Amino acid sequence: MKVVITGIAGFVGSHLAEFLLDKNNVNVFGIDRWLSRLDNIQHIKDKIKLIECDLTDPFSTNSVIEKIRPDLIFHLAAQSFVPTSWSAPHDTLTTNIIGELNIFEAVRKLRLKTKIQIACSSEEYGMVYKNEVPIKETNPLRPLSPYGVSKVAQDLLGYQYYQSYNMFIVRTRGFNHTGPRRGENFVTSNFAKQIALIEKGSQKPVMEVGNLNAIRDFTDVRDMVKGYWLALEKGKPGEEYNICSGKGIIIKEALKILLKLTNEKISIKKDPRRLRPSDVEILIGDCSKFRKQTGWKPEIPLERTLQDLLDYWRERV
Ligand code: A2R
Repeated sequence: MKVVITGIAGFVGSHLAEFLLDKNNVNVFGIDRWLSRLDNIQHIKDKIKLIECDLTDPFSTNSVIEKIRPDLIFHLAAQSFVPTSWSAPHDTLTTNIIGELNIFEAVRKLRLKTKIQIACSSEEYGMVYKNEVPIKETNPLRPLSPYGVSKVAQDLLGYQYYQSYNMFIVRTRGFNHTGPRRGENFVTSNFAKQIALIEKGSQKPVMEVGNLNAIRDFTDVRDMVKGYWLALEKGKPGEEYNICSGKGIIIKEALKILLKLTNEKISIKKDPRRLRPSDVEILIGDCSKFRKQTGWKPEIPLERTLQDLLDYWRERV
């Protein structure tokens, strides 16, 4: 079976590649760009086939899909960072929406039977009222960032291509996920990196933080990629599925868990630059639809995820 992972060198892509390499009969192809950093996949580079492609370029995308003719595509490539979507909204919308359009068009024009998973996001729900929690797939989408808007568009484009062309597209709405290799701009990874720097003596024992009052639903990335696999194995085409733990944790608590994992005495300092123009206050998901359809359930507790994330940074700073 030929499987393409777009964004293979990213955080999630690298974990999905590891997961797939443990399966029999799967040839893993990964899309990267000439300037992509390959640190996340250095250890598996000789077991996968990397192909250069910029997904915003239709010619590039078409020729790669035509060459591989994949059975499955996991579409993870994106401008994935919410704050950057305010400073670079055009790039965020182009990469995320047009990049996906180019994949769909290539598969459609080549008349392939490829099954496609698209990495949509809980950020699509955006403005969620307290009485709407835990959020079901039927909740209105009220995105609060250009990133959220780009993911709504990706999601609906997936629905439309399924309806219009009967393509096998499954939309996974992943809630927050973290773990080793998480980009250092993302909240839990940022805290973990700061602790590692403080332990090393490279940072004063002061942790700079943004909004600690947001409530998020965290899943370990290694559980999340199992979900993506099951989405194509057992999910129904055209459907959208929340993937999440179903438990909310206030960011303050996640920070507390991390601080318990170090012997350093660390004080907390608010950094206004870390606050967003509009932040989603509460995101807790209901993934009963996905669990019922696929049997998926998260297995790794948050404490272990954060421990592994901190150890990851301890090895790197
Ligand atoms: O920027 P690069 O060259 O390192 O590659 C990134 C890739 N990517 C692209 N690949 C091909 N053509 C493009 N125009 C393009 N733009 C970006 O997407 C990188 O390898 C990957 C994104 O990795 P991360 O930022 O680590 O995202 P993460 O956390 O793995 O998220 C995976 C998916 C995304 O769709 C998120 O929006 C969603 O899960 O939450």
